[in-house]
Amino acid sequence: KVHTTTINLDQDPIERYCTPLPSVGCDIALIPQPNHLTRLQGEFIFNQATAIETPPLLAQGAINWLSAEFKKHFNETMPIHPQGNIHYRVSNDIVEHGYQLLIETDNIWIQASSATGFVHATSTLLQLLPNTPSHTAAGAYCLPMVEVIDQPHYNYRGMMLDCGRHFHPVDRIKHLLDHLARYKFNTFHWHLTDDEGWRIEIDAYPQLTEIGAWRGPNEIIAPQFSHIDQRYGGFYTKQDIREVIAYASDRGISIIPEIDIPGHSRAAILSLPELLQDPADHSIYRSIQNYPDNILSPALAGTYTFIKTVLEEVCELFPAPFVHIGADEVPKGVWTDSAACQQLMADNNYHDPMELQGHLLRFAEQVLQAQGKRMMGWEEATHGNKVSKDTVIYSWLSEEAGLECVKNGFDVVMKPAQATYLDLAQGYSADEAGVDWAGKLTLDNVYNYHPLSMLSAQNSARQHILGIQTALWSELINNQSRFEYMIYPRLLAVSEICWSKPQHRNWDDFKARLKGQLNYLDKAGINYRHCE
Ligand code: TNX
Repeated sequence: KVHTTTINLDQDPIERYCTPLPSVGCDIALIPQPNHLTRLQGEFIFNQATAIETPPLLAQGAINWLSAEFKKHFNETMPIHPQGNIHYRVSNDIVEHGYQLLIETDNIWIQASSATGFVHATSTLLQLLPNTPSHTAAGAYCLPMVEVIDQPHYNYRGMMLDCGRHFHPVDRIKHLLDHLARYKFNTFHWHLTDDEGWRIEIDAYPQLTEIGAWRGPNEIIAPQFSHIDQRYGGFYTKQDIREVIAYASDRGISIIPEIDIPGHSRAAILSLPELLQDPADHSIYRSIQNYPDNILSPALAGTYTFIKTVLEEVCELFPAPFVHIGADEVPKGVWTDSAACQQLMADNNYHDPMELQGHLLRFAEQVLQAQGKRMMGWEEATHGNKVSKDTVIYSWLSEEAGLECVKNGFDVVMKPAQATYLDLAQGYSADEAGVDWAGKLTLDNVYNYHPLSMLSAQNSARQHILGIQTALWSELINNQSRFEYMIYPRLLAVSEICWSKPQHRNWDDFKARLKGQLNYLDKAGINYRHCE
């Protein structure tokens, strides 16, 4: 084997990635940037004769995904037989989520020690496939010969999708999961409940989806949709959810469900008022999104029955070891005019109303721990000082708050709105679609984010940074085209900041590789934002 090009960050990136190799007729434009890439002389011809060697069980998910992508893009079924020339092999020398991929003239070798390693190798393989057949051999696709040795920088690489504000159908979620896998994300955080909608079927409380899954005329907020005078919405049945979990699992993605409590609970409260509303509570409050009646009461027995019942059903349905319980944006003024809440404070010697929230969250944490799950929550989950350090915190308001959490010994996922929220307008033109409460978010703003950069690489608090997550909040997202416009291509920048080593990140280099990926997004018919 002849090594012709080893990745060299000093080389002009346009020349490196966007000049088609004459012998191969395609580019190497991988996102995220792998740890180590060597271009070898020659090509592998992908054609009718190509087949997968009977794979180990550990690679089955990756192969299901590869086969589905093949069917989708080339309308071909990928054969599997003992003499196949794409070899998925288990090697315990490879780090847990890493992989090695070697493409030679007659064989493709993939080695990993975990199911996710095989998925990540498959993602690289799929990205190396050109979008059009080779001009040298009719109907064949030529892959460049390469050796890739790769592993993730962060083990948590997530995206959250808000399905509460607007319902996103299962097909839209599967389409997203395909792309999350293509860009080596491993976590889908499924925001299933919010003020505007309850989207998960719960056997014990059919009212939650009979009533809470539907929006309609005369809503208090969301004036941008006030022209919608019909009932609209939807929910996921348990069967839908199992199907999505299996689909994600083949793609190396684990799903973390979120049930947002005690705030953002208006849909639940309107569905189960007799359980969740204290008629004697005269507190006056409005949430930041202007809703009344959207906070569960820590002083009602019904609240605890509700939380336990819902969380237990959720734990049974989702295999992931984590459940997210929200905890964001409980407004001031809540619980102040509730005799029962005042009593609860006095009984427990609490002085700050946030301790009531902590009281409720501690209960949720214990319910989850009894099911063998670890709780996750937004950064306000630490307010009131009641949850244990076992709870994982998602830091969204500021880097300083995230720093505070890691210094206090919490594991955190960093997802500052200012660098990762895909509902923020992209900021290229004045009338750009999106919200701007945390500023505008261009592609390079995303790319240049370094989690807790105030901590040196050696600082031991860094070990509490599990990774990075991006989010699409859906107040303004109610169709596929807007959904894609907000996500792409910014998702690709998040992919690289999650996966690649910080010292391998380079904006000009990324932009050059992005061109190759945009060709793919064009071919896939995705309505991405063209970036200036
Ligand atoms: C803040 S981030 C929220 C969401 C909104 C979002 C809009 C967080 C925990 N809460 O409820 O949808 O901003 O960007």
